Amino acid sequence: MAYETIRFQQADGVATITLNRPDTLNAFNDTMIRETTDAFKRCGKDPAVRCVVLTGAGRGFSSGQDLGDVQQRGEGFSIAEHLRRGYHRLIRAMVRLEKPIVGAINGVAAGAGFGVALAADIRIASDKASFILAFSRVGLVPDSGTNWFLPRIIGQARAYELAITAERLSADQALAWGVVNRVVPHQELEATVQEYAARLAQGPSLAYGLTKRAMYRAWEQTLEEALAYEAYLQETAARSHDYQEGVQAFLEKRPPRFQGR
Ligand code: T3D
Repeated sequence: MAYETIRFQQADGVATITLNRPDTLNAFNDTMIRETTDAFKRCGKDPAVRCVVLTGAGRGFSSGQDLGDVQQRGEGFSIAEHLRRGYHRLIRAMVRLEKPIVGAINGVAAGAGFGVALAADIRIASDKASFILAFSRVGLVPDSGTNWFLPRIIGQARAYELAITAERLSADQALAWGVVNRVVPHQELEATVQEYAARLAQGPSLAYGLTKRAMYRAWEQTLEEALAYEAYLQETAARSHDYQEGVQAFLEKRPPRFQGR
């Protein structure tokens, strides 16, 4: 499928989605929100995709909502509806995708771009990356899931301060606060992420997907519910080819050859 605002590449089990409006630091217009959502759904349907990388073209990851488009809106425009039809579908598509998503944060992630970065499962950042909850700079409250993700990752006081000051969080500070898993020199980002994603794509993908589901579900469960749910998911994982293969490979003292099923 041809896309207008993103690039989609697929090789060796890894799909790479590149936000591709570099002149605006990859600001989200309606088309880019729709195409990115579509790309994640497409990854969900394709068993050949076992890991997804999300990154930005040029020097930014994403600057959030395209503010140029905001000026074009008519009188009756509903932002709530825009969020529901746009960003919410995108964030849900990412969270519901039962495959690991690696955010390769190549530059600034601001506003909804920060939210989309947070919806990735793992973030590897360039040392040139930064994060800004830019919403308050334009008189808005955080959206695109940032109110849900960020306090869970860095705690409410830090998240609230970032929201109301809209201060830039550097890559190093983001690492110290657990916003990113790793920071690498800018020129090494692409190779590091592709190698990392290729390794994930060789892994027990079914178990990776169920683990993502279990961890998201656990946020809203009691311990008893979480234990019950783990047992339920483990029944599924334990019936997989990958479990048999993992055990056999261990006993034969060789690396496992997982098939993701
Ligand atoms: O209304 C709704 O839909 C509600 C939803 C809201 C969700 C949101 O995301 S609200 C937050 C929107 N985003 C922002 O407020 C961030 C705006 N951008 C910036 O503050 C800065 O660009 C950055 C801090 C991200 C980066 O600064 P810097 O100095 O590195 O770059 P720059 O020079 O400001 O930007 C480079 C170009 O990108 C520039 O264009 P030009 O002058 O070269 O032609 C700039 O206008 C453009 N650009 C950057 N961000 C956006 C943008 N164009 C449109 N929309 C943007 N968000």
